Amino acid sequence: DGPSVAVVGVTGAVGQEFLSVLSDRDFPYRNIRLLASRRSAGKQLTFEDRKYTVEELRPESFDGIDIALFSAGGSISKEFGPVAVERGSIVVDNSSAFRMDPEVPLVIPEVNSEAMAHIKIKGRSGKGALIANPNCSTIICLMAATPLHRHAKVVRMVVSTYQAASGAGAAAMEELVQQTREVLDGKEPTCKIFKQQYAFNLFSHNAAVLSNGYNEEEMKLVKETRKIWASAWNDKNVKVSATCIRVPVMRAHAESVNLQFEKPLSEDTARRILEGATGLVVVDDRDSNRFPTPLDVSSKDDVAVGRIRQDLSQDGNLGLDLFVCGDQIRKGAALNAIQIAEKLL
Ligand code: 11C
Repeated sequence: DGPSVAVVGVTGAVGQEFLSVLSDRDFPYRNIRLLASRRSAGKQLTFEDRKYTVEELRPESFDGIDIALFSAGGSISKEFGPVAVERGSIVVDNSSAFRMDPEVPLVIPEVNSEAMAHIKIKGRSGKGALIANPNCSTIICLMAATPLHRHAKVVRMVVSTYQAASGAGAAAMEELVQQTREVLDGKEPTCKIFKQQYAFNLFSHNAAVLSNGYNEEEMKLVKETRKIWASAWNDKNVKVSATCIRVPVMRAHAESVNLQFEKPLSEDTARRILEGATGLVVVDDRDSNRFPTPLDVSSKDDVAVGRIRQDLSQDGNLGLDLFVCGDQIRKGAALNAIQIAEKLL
């Protein structure tokens, strides 16, 4: 007799992944409602051998819903998230709409599930609640950085990302395929989602650039890391700097992460800590030059970490470098949200 679940934005890349992950993990739902915009309403979908009709998202959609998984963009979350909460649902929101709201827990279950400990499924007996899923680059980075933070306390983190097409949605993934074909055929590549050629190229992340010179994606890494670690260790002071780059990869992000610690941490101890961490796999074979790749982690749950090495520029074992890869649609979005939902059960 599990919860009643709604998937909002079910026809999108993350919406579809919600369904795969629910099924893969045998999530014990009582019933499921598939919701999308009017444009997609009426579509037939098969999920776990049953046929469903995609319903248009309306306020009444949330009546009787215990858990609503949202991935339909920030403006839909802003409009319908509070409506769902009012009608008793717990909203796990994949957009950036509520992440920095001090009332809303921002959760990576392996890192700070205690931040949502006060939230319980209330059914029709009362108001629901919002829980925010962090940005994919933050989730993937903190899956590797947090076990080391627990041990030696990170005081400064510098991240450079290599982000996949999926972060910009299904249309961007199609654009990468189409442009690759066009370039190989000697044609002019069609640029619709991105303003510049994507295939056989890379560029600074397409998020808006702010007055401090950082783009919004980079500032998400800065602010979300502080909020997540603050909720687990009351430590709001970690210094973070990031450079986010879009690369022509389909669905997994890679990140180079440089850490500075308060206490010394050797690379051997770090490797042992990372090998014992849940949701992480260490791929660190120096002899055969095999380290994490986006393809290796695509459609996988675990985040891969490698290139674990002492930062030569920091004395006294106070710094480490890592290279991390994680599936953007899965751990970066749908899987993390469903792990949050599992914590509610
Ligand atoms: C990307 N992380 O890879 C972005 C997309 O705040 O949820 C997701 C933006 C967000 O482009």
